[in-house]
Amino acid sequence: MTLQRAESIKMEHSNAALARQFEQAADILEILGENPFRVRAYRNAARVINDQPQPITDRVREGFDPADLPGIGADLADKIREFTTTGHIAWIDDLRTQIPAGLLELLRLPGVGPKKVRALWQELGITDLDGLRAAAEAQKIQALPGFGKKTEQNILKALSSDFLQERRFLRPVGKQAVAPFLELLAAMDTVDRFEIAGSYRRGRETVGDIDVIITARETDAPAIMDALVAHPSVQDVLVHGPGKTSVVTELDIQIDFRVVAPESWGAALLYFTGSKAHNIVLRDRARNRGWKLNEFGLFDGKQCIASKTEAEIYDAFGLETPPPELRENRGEFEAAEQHNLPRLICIEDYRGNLHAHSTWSDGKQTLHDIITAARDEFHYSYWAATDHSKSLTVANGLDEDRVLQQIDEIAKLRETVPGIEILTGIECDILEDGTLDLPDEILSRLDVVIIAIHSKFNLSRKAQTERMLRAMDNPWITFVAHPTGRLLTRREGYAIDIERVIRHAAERGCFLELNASPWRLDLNDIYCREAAAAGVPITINTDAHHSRDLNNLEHGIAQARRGWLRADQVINTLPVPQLRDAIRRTKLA
Ligand code: DGT
Ligand code: CA
Ligand code: CA
Repeated sequence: MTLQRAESIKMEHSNAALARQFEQAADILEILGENPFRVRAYRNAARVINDQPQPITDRVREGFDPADLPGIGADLADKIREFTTTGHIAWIDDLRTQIPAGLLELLRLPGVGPKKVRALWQELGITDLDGLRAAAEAQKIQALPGFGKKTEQNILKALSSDFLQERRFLRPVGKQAVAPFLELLAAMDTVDRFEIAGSYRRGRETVGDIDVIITARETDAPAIMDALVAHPSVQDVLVHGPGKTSVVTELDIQIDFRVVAPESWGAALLYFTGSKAHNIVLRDRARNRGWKLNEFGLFDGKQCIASKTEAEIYDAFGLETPPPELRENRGEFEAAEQHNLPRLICIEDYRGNLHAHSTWSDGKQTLHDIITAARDEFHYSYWAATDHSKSLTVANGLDEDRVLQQIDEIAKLRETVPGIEILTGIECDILEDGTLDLPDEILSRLDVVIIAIHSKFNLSRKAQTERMLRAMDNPWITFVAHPTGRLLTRREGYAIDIERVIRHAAERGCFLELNASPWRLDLNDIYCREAAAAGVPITINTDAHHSRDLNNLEHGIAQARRGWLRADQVINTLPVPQLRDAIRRTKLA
């Protein structure tokens, strides 16, 4: 981990943490039955803060007055200043002590908001999940006003599923949570090296916790751990030792820190990167040779064979070093034995966007501004304007006339924003019967026609699959956006036979998308690999609604790498002329 990387992570950190403070204040006030206007003011503040493109704390340090933000009054502004200097808001810390700590846990249940938590607490004296379970089993909950039998059953179902046990976080949340600690480590002279390991390093789409490996002299380890634990964003300390320390941060996510000696860097990084399945195979291979592999090194009896770098250890086994994203025991050992691991796509291979929005539909920036930012800040060589189509009325989707108007605007933008190829396009809704909501006559005029399902998620698997296949048969389409429709940690995808969709894409000759939004990462790693093996080109897009969303590309690239994708299997790595050719070949008429 370089200083520069730690710095770029830090940039994105503070707004989410600050917003979470106000979100939690609103929850607690609501549970306490406070004035709804006050509650709304805090929720509103959280939203405004989350929407800010730059870290507010940085701006406040430079003299910005938070009261200049919409909906932020003098009182909230004072709290933002306090958070900027101390990382805490004393009033909110105090507020937390005014309700039983277990009550906030109840908010994690689906369909249980602050109002319901208040009723459970006031009417039934429930203060934690155990109490809730007992009351639900005794059928006491269905009698409460606003609850009913259905709610009670849903609560029981959630309590018995792994919904609460296996809590997972989106990648940006993990990244934000760990950022201030990386900053701290980067500033400490006694720290030799540090790096994020675990599922985050393997590029997994969600993370259970964050693991950080640190090397330092043994005598320096206690002071390093003390400094980490003393960080203001630490909410709870689970373990505090010189070798291992675990904390829970203000974003409610656990971080495990491990300090090892500098000569064990490679061994520790390898061990704590996992996956478990990958490590098991490697440990077996060590045992078969009479060796032992642990977090300190690879040993033959007492003698250390390798430990300093991961490559040195893999090399001792005669293996090429698999990139972390491949370490899932999904064939990486066989490929590494042959020294035949794929050269995975990396972020530098990426040249342009084929799926994003503007103020023409539900985007937050004008076409001019987002394209300019893509060119100047992200060095894209092309941009497809793909706003929503008319059925998506909530997103102000484009009808026939507005599509034609946008084509005219793009012709002008080609003059005013030179140096980036601008393609016309649409994200066209697939209707229930599998037809598209704009006529072929219009679609035929566009460069990029994306098709997507945004409605009727509850069709049967058969009906949903047929709907999708029929839409793919339209002669003008270029690719299917976020093919399963899932939202990570929030909702499952619609029921669909994705393998049939992949086969159909291969036969018909269109692309499939890997949507890089951290909520979606859809297609997932397994399906990306399957699609690429079937010869289907993958297109990776951030689905940006603002140029800052283009930063999400790294998560899409991570998922692509987990899917074993090489640059040549991803459309967005093509230079403009080849890209245009590839798009032209998707048109069947
Ligand atoms: P997560 O946190 O659920 O997203 O997934 P991981 O893979 O980050 O899992 P985690 O945090 O429990 O452990 C980090 C890595 O440490 C894991 O990938 C494999 C490695 N490891 C090796 N042996 C063990 C072990 O005995 N226990 C645990 N917890 N981890 C081990
Ligand atoms: Ca982990
Ligand atoms: Ca862990």
